[in-house]
Amino acid sequence: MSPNEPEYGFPATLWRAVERRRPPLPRFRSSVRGPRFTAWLGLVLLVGMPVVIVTGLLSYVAYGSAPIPGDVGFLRPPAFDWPTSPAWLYRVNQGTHVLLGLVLVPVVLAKLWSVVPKLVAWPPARSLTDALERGTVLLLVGSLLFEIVTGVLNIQYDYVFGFSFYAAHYVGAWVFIGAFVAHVVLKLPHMVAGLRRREDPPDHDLVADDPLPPTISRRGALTLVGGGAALVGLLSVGQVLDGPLRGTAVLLPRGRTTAAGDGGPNDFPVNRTFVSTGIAAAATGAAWRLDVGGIRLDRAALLAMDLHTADLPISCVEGWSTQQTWTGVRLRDLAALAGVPEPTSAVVRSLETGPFAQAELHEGQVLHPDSLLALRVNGADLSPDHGFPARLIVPAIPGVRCTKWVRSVEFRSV
Ligand SMILES: Nc1nc2c(c(=O)[nH]1)N[C@H]1C(S)=C(S)[C@@H](COP(=O)(O)O)O[C@H]1N2
Ligand SMILES: [Mo]
Repeated sequence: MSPNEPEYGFPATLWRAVERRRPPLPRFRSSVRGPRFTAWLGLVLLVGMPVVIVTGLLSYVAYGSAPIPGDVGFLRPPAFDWPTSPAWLYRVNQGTHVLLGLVLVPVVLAKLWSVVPKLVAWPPARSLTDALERGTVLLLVGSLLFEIVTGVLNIQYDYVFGFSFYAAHYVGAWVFIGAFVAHVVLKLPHMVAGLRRREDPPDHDLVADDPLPPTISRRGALTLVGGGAALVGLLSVGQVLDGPLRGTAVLLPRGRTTAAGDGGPNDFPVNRTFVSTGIAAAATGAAWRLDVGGIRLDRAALLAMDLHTADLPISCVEGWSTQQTWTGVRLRDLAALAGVPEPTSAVVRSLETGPFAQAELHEGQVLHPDSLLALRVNGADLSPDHGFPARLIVPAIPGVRCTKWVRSVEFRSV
């Protein structure tokens, strides 16, 4: 029996019958492949992936309750009140999730390439344990590609999904987490052995039997992958930076485009423009009133209240963020005005209908001294695109909760 002969388990006859029906599979002859190359890529993913996973899960926790991310049944993340401090918490969390997720894409692709002879090996399984192991690899690769594709589409395009991105990316993440844990448990010894080796054993599954002459060294190939990852990072990081460097985020056009392009106080990224919402312009004009517990206030009345100014970020789930200086009325002052001096939650509603129509805030978010119904930004009135006449701004909250074109705030005390 040659060293490459499969060791058959039960039921041996079945596996043998399968093996005889071997399709014409390509031969993989790169001299770069081998357990050491795979192990180094595996190590990078073993360190990086948990960070992407944890920041991703935390993002769902930060979202809190309805209406987004939609019902995910028993997979619902544990409900705890997302902190309001530090104000940059969600900015860093989501910036890390998206940036690291993108940076790891070249590493994932290289790792897939490095093990492709095993992915297409024949017979598909040599034993039941082997079949189970390959099943987890299939789930791992499938769910990871699904997460990459949905994530990238979400940050590139304007709401292209016929389904809820949030629910799909979240359920896909749990499939990935399960398969990832199983894969790490099964493969960790191989990775450790691969890292320890100074030479690849010639009879290893990943080493080509008849390698072609090398066109690049293994170290060179690793450097190429690392360089690719660094380039993706450099071309993406701009979306979390304010100022001229934002323009360097060429891979992420949505986080790069600013509202006005005039360098003025309202010239920072816009998620959805006023025009695209379909809200009638008249609804935000002189006739606009804010409804707080039945009391109706016009903009002049709000501007006559105690105004407070805070530097706070808008941090989109898509990873882009921007810090601006907002001026407006404290939510807790509005609560007092509405006759709810000790609110435990609030619902902020927009003139808009649809998924962005409202945001729910927990007690800490309502009471924080920097939680504002903003009327002005950087010393100027809010522009229509940034939510004129009034928008919500709360420390450390996901951008999607910073409801624009607010029409009412309902404070609750139960
Ligand atoms: N009414 C309404 N509010 C909204 C949105 C929206 O589309 N409609 N987009 C949200 C999202 S996803 C983000 S990231 C921020 C972006 O705010 P900006 O466009 O002022 O930068 O607004 C949030 N508030
Ligand atoms: Mo967003």
